Amino acid sequence: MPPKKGDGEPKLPPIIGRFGTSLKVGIVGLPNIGKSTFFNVLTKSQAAAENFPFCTIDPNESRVPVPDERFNFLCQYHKPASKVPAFLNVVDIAGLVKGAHAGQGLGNAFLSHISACDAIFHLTRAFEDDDIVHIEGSVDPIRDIEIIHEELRLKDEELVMPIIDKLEKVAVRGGDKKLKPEYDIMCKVKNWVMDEKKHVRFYHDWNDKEIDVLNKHLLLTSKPMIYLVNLSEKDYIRKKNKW
Ligand SMILES: Nc1nc2c(ncn2[C@@H]2O[C@H](COP(=O)(O)OP(=O)(O)OP(=O)(O)O)[C@@H](O)[C@H]2O)c(=O)[nH]1
Ligand SMILES: [Mg+2]
Repeated sequence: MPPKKGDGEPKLPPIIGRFGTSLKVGIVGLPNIGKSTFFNVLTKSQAAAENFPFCTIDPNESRVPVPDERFNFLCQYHKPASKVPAFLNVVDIAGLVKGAHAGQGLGNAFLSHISACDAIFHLTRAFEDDDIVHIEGSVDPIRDIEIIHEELRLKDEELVMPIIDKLEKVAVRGGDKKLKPEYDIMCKVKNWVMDEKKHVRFYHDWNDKEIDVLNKHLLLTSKPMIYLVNLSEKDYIRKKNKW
């Protein structure tokens, strides 16, 4: 007899995010730091990558195969009728600047572009080159990381407030008690993001119910973030950099 569903299977911990077969990752960072250059290398594309801030306005997108020897082996071994290899959608997003959440730089369009992604490649510039303009006037990847973190967090503050107001109207002043737990959870999220000034993904104790609510709203600071450092070739080869 086949085992009953759930019998003996370890329960997987809930994860924040949207899961599917078509994952999207967005390249995010300050303007003119090499995002489109990286996108071109990764996706073998020819997106414009010129030496001036805001060269990219509309996002560039490309679907790249994710090679996996295990997949090839399984196909060879099982000879399935249909073979669906993994792909990753990579999106090269316009540069963010300080104040972007309030419309500085190219404004608020970045919100929907990052919102549509499942994860973020956070690219920083650690290469020196006087010919390549740095929007902050100097190379300092730590400061730059903090600028981007803060813009994403401030955008989440803006997203959270109307959700809480709406829930409050219904669950607290209205009397639809069904929504009270969601209201309480969103208050906890607000406390973490607005009062503690932290990213959602840095709170490690969200329980299943909280994750359900977080997955309904998909805040920017809940997305997994992979940090990438753009080094000069020389530093890359000698495996050393000031930062
Ligand atoms: N010296 C040096 N220049 C680089 C490096 N990576 C990118 N560049 C140059 O930096 C300039 C900007 O590169 P882009 O890839 O367009 O930068 P971006 O981050 O997409 O810029 P925006 O779209 O304006 O936000 C181009 O002239 C690139 O050739 C690097 O590692 N070293
Ligand atoms: Mg670009």
